[in-house]
Amino acid sequence: MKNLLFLFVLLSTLCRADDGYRLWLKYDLIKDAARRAEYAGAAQFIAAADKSPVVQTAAQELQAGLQGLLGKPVAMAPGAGGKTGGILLTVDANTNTANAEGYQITRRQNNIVVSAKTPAGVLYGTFALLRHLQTGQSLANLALSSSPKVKIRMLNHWDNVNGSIERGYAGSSLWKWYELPERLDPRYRDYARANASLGINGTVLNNVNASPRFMTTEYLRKVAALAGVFRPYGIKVYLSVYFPAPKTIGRLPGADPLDPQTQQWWNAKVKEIYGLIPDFGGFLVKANSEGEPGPQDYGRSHADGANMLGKALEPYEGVVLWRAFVYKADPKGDRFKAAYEEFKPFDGKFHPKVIVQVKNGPIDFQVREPFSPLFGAMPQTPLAMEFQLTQEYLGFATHLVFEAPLFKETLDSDTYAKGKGSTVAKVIDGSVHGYPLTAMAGVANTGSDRNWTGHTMGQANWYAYGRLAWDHTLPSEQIAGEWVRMTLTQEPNAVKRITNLLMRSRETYVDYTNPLGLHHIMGYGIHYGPEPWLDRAPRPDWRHTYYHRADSIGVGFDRTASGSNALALYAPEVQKQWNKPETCPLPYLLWFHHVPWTQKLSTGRTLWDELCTRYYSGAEAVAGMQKEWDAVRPAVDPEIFDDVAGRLAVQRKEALWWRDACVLYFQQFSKQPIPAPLPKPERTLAEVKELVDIYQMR
Ligand code: BDP
Repeated sequence: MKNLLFLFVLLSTLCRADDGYRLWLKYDLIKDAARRAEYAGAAQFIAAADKSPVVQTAAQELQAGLQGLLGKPVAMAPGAGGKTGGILLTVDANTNTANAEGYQITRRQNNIVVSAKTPAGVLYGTFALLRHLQTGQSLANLALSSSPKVKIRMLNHWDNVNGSIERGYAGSSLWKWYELPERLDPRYRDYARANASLGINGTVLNNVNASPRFMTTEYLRKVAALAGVFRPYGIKVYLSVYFPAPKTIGRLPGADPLDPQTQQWWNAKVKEIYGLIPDFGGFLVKANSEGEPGPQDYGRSHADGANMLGKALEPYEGVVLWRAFVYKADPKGDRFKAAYEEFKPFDGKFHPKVIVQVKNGPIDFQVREPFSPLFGAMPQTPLAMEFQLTQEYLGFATHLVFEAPLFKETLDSDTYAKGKGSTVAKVIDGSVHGYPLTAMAGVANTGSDRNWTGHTMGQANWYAYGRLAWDHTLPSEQIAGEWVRMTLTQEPNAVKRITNLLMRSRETYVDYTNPLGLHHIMGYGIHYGPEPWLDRAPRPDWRHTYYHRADSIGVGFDRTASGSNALALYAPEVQKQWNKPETCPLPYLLWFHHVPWTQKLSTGRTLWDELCTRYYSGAEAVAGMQKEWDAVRPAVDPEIFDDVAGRLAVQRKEALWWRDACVLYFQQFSKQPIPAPLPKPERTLAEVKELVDIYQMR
């Protein structure tokens, strides 16, 4: 009897087990019977008269979603034909939306009408309706309408031909190049569905450190096959370009962008690409950066290189996204200024097809960065935002860090480019300078792991990025709440708890890794765990002592006029916020100032005491996260629960590494005790170094 009971419990657990594959598109049966009845009454049929593949995709998605949510099939009707009680998907040029991809959802004559100017708008409206149902909201007074704020909303995959992913922590690449184009993995479609549900409409398939192979006919055929899967979901493919491809593949003597031979090669290549992929999105280029070749190898500029590709794309819809992530090994320079110094002189000199893609901060996806000064300095050049979803500097797929607050922090920063209110978001969406092209990119955190992102909670970063690329005004908390309800649980207390957990997670990570504006002190090369002591590397700006500059007086990088003067790259109003250590907000303090250990801060503590307090409270907050997660156990799937609980336990252990490593290391300079009542680390610096060294072994 007992055994039988055990078996029953085991079986029911197994049946419930959720491997996370379905992401936020779960469509499980709605438990609330009244709500279900309300929805069923309003969704008796689906009518999608428009026969375009994208609208038909929308109808199929709606049908599959409703089947799951209502637990019964919903028929497709050829048209409404005067019937009521159904959902109509209509393409109507007169729909009142701000742009072509926007949608409107209304109730008309007892039907729910999803309408848009274009098939893509209908698709996005359909997913918005599904989200409304998935999150259990009432249909009374249903009236939703939204239009995307930027035109190109893309993921950037740093995927290599051999299946590895640069900075990927969720398995190998989703793209099986050796099987393409003949075999289409069913997962390609699920990938497209997930993106379309967020409004993502572009994907760069390969690493910015690009292989020339992608420009061969052989590989372009593979790319075309993927494009065919993504097209009905409104997603275009883009490719990263290896700049000297004309030389490598075309066997030309060089790849000088001003050489007519090079130009002809690209013109022909682009023509070939469009023959295979008529809606090809365009090129992403990393050039003359971190050893990648580029136009400067031929004595030409970034503008020369970008404009050559822009010109080649002129007959087509595609664009060039030229990355501004560049920095030179200059021992006297400040890496902070590199992108600005290289790109600012070319403002207004780029071909109209070119967008310059800028990372959110001036250095490199650190846990917190001030916004890149370029966002305030390029009125005549469309700028795209590049965020990183894969947690290269945020604890890989082990640490729980919800990035929406990080994205929002940058987007909401005021550049003062055209007076107050010129936020980074409004620069990017074109409203400040009237950019004709607008774009946002997120470096993907997806991989072949069954749950896509390694850490289940990492799915929330993909989700949040997509939602913000669509509408940067959405609050982080709303996004977190939506995601939790669609992905983990609908139980109100658990929703609240997990949402709070997500919302605090990034600040917690900052506290136990890089409080008060410390940056770039992570493990060398691997970018994991602490390594503030690194003082030897092939380049000065790869040494961590270069960034924190700890000495017997204090710590931090003086970027004011008495130091590198990087602050001068910002508008005077921005400089004013940051230029005095006494008034600089604490999160940015050590980004801009070398502050004495004994300096009293606005918190009433000295810098040293504040630093220790943050390291300790951050590490303790992870224990708090574990407790919070334990409290939601009954409300979430057991497989997901265990997986997240396990990762939180690792996170707690590693938060203590960070804490001990950093306070003991900096203590060598401050020569001050760990302030009471904080306990002294139980290990020595040598011991914790030895431990983290094992993980960073080179
Ligand atoms: C750095 C990564 C490196 C990328 C580079 C880039 O460590 O792997 O290639 O960014 O964005 O953060 O090009």
